[in-house]
Amino acid sequence: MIKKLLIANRGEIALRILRACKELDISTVAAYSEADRDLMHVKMADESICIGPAESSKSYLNIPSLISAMELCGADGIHPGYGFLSENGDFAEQVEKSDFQFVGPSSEIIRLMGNKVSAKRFAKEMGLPVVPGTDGPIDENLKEEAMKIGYPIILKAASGGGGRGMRIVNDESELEDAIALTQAESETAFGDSTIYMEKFLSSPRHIEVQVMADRFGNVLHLGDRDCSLQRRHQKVIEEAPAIGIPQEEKEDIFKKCVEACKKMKYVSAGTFEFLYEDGEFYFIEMNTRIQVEHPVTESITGLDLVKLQLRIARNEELKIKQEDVVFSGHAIECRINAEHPKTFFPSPGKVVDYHAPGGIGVRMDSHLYNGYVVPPHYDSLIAKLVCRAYDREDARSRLLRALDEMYISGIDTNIDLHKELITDPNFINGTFNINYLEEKLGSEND
Ligand code: MV4
Repeated sequence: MIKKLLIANRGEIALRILRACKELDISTVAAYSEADRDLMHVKMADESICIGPAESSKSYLNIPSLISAMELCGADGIHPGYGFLSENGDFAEQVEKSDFQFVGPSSEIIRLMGNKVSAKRFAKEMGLPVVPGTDGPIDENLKEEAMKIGYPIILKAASGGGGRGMRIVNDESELEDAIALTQAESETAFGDSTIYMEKFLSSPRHIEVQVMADRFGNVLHLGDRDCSLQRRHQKVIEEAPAIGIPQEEKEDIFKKCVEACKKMKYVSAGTFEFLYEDGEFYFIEMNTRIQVEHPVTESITGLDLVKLQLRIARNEELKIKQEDVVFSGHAIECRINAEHPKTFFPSPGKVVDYHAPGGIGVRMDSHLYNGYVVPPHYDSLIAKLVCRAYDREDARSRLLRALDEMYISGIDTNIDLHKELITDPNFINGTFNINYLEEKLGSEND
């Protein structure tokens, strides 16, 4: 049912979830760490409960603490947001076993997609195009396999994802050492040494497809997003729709994503991640959570993705059919971080003055307020500025205007970097791929 929801996250996404709950008349409990007593959503929630010390491992990642917080408050549902426990199969399973509603797919699906080898094998079986490579974990025949695929290849940890546990191999002489190293690192980082191999795509774009599925077998796709502008696997600017990809190609991949969801009985919001190079999509991973960049999709569809997630978790059937989903206009999101403009080091501290931009087509998702102290313990995202307009050029000029209106003092931010990026000719022309931002900034790949 969900009458009372525990918000197991912080910052802007916690506020985002709280707003959706209010509109659905679901009462809210903010679960916060000792460093987060002053968060905006903690003040706004119906109830709040401290779940542990500042350190994430002792609070937002502390499964027993979150389960007992639910019991203590009499909450019957939990929204994990993104990051933290949002894609942790063990956590979802414990929530299921306690008879609480986890806002997301089943623990089984989270585990299937959490293992990148099983996710890829499944995607391939479901008819999605995948990057050429091993069909499972690598074995003794890996040299022949690599030969067949052709160098350069990339080794990836089965338990990795989001760019963690990867290594590029340029030729056969590097292969043996690279395998041993990647396996060892993977064992240390994830407690699982399983790795797999793929052809390395040198300059793809990162395109993802948003889906939404209820418990009655209804599945919608909500279009695509381009998330190619990233630095060290942190996205910086996202937009919807992706430009320069023929609509027929998109429709084909949307259909395949919807089919895959139906076959696996997927429930809740989900994202299929693809690399796109030379006119081809290649599935790489599926995210089973709501994503940071979901507002660009909301902006061009007018749908509230978190509300849909909550309704689906409450066993409601999707009211909207695919033909009712209207894609209109263009949206671009800038991730505003509290960070040093040159070193990119986090810049925690007190926000002395804060002014949010406004006006037509402007959405600012932020938990900041005058006097708020950004704690040093968590990631540095402090706001998401999303502008929507009739077309990409109008969205871009609106974004530049809104970035100009935004004022944050007391801490360093990347506002100026965003102004530079969105006025860059390559951004304006859409001539960029996943390597573009790091090349522009002259930073090394890790
Ligand atoms: C790749 C790749 C090139 N070839 N796979 C990084 C994140 C993870 N989801 C997969 N990643 C990549 N996989 C093959 N076969 C390049 C990347 C990659 C990347 C992908 C998406 C967005 C940003 C990226 C930055 C560096 C590398």
